[in-house]
Amino acid sequence: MQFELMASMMCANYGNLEKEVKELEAGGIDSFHIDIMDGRYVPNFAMSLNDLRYIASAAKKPMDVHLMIEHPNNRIDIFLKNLRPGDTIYIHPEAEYHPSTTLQSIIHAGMIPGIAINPGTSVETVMEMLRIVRKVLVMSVNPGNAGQMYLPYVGKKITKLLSMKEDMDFEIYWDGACSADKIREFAPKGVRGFVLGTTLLFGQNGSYEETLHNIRELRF
Ligand code: S6P
Ligand code: MG
Repeated sequence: MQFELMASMMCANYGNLEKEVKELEAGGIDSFHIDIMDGRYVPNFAMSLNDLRYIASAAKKPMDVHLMIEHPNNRIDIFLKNLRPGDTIYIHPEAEYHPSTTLQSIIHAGMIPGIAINPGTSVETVMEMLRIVRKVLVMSVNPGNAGQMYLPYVGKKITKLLSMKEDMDFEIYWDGACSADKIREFAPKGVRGFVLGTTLLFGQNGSYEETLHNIRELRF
């Protein structure tokens, strides 16, 4: 079974970020999930543009940038010029007056366009954007912090998105409190990738290589 694993870098050891990047890559991580927060759209400041630049310069694998900022279109160029074609940018549709304009800028720059859907946002409200994006990041916690509890009502939304993804041509990714049982349940159903943070990857016993290997083999 093929699925992607992304490392939530706000959970990494900032004391030695380069070592973290190298060890995660050696362990087989597929991409680096970068949570950018502006203290307005979400009540936290997490990662910055500098963190993104540093990790992107140290990494060979793609960036998976999750913008939790108001009006991303005002600043989208700053992010685009610090990324490589093939990197992904997710925006939150409700953070922008004209989210499809922002998505078009991302496409035009050669990046992969995505939207992130909050637990309280219904699929119906983002329906038109599902035709534009290639990735849908389903939040199973409210955006803003790592280490939160899984919100069980999100499961139904994933089921609905799974039934639409072939027709509308997007892939589904999981963000928030991702545990082994969630991967075991949702990867076979067609969820394409999982963001790993404090629940499954960081602060665990054993190396990243061992942990990632066990996750790939679903050995838990
Ligand atoms: C939350 C953020 C997520 C977290 C991730 C951390 O606002 O978008 O990407 O970093 O959920 O993982 P965990 O396992 O600590 O919830
Ligand atoms: Mg995220």
